[in-house]
Amino acid sequence: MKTLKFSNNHKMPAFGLGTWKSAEGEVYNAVKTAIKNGYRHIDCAAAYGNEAEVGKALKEVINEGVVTREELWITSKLWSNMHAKSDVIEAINKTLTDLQLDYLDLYLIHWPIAQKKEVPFVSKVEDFIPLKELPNELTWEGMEEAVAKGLTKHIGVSNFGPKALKQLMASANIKPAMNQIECHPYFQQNDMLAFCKSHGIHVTAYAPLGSGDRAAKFKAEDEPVLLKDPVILNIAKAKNASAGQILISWALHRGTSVIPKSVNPKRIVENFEAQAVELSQTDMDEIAALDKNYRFLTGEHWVYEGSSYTLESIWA
Ligand code: NDP
Ligand code: 1BO
Repeated sequence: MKTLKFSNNHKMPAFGLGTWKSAEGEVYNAVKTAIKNGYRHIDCAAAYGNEAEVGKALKEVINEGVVTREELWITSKLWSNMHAKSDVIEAINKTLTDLQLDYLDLYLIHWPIAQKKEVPFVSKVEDFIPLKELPNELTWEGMEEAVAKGLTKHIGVSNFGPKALKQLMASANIKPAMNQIECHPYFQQNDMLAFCKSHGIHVTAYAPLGSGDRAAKFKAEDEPVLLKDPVILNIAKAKNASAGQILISWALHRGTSVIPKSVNPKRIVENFEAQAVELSQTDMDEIAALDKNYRFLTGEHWVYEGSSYTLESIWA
């Protein structure tokens, strides 16, 4: 299993299980199946609304002796309505209670966006807190406090562009260890990867298979289907692998962590086995040519007329 090494020598399994959109009644089995088949890294978030069920599965596999807590790498994320410095500890404690854990391995600021505490999901411009009133740097102080209290081993961010990262690092006492971002052959993020590497920040690639099961309202009518790309399918055929396995292997070959979501037992195992799929330089070059700067998660759900958050400011 490939690992990413942190500055304190802790090692994160590069391959993990995504849990966004893993529905109630499904995520419990998915997490248990995954861990029983070798997964050691689970990607969670308060916003996914399923951490309690993930926690039930984690507790059981630990109690059954399948795995120890120390062998697992559990990531979770701070939702945007808990960005006030004083709310971060409340948020991580709730996540720890739901996951039935004493500590997280990694805690991320989910988005560089602040919204009012009483509004779990925004639906109008008044639901936001402008970034100048509650900058990410203040939220980061709460994240650092979570480390000091032993509630998480590492902290990082998600969906941060270079501008937001630079601003955060300027005042941070603990440097962000991770940026979790969309990354796949149609959106390769070469500049972002280089930026993160130059600052010693690891990258986790989300939506590595094209995030197929998003609600229809978030999909463009002409959305390309990564899993059906002819180049990916050709490489898969030549290696007797699946398209999903090629996409996962590609992410690992680039040195990123990768967290495909599945609730299907067969695909959970198939995705794990992608770690054994080798890609040649020719394969990597062919996939490199597929980049079309195409985001599946555009961020448009954050944009409201009159808001200080624009797509340009979010991804800058
Ligand atoms: P993925 O790219 O992982 O795609 C998931 C979809 O692919 C599901 O429909 C799944 O269906 C299907 N699938 C899984 N394995 C295969 C396979 N081998 N062959 C064909 N289809 C397959 O999308 P996500 O958006 O879920 O991204 C992965 C994870 O990244 C999330 O679950 C979440 O943990 C994280 N994430 C983080 C974000 C952030 O803002 N930080 C944003 C988006 C994602 P099925 O379940 O039926 O197998
Ligand atoms: C709910 C936010 C997008 C997935 O992380």
